[in-house]
Amino acid sequence: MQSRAAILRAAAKLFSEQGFAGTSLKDVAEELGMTKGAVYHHFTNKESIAVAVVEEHYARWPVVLAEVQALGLPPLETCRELLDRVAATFRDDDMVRAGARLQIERTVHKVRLPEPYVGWVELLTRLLSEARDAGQLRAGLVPEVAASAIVAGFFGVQHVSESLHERSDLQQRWRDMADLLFRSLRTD
Ligand code: LUB
Repeated sequence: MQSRAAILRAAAKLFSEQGFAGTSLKDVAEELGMTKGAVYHHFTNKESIAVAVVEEHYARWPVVLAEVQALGLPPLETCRELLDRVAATFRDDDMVRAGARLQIERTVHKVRLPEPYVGWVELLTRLLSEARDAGQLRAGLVPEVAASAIVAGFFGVQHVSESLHERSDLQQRWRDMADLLFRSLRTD
């Protein structure tokens, strides 16, 4: 009996390649050599699989954050290293790629997914507030405003890279954007 995790991995691969509408629950079952009944043992429908994939997408970030925080970097460098590693997952990790595609298709498939972007704005606001308190930020800079700009910048960079190059150049494109963004945040 394949595990719930195996179903999510197979669904993520298919959702990231074919999108929600282009993937059937039968496709997921066949990808694993399972019957549809075995998949229904874990999930009631394709929508519930999509929700679980997006939840797994977001569950990645506290793990990456803990790894970066273990480096003991100053807050602004923690923020930059975190996003650098996150960019690599958008290129390499099917669960992350599938979550991003499911979110960008949300107005089409209308599955009730977790709200996008807000978690990152909160997390980056927290890190940038620590950077401000550590004297790393330019005077007058508002952490939440900067956090929202970084989230929009990251979203845009990964979306353009995916559209034009299937994210193959994402790491460098993000580093180019991060150079501009973080230079504008730092105190002189
Ligand atoms: C991030 C995407 C793609 C935000 O948080 C999210 O929902 C995101 C998928 O929806 O970019 C920027 C880190």
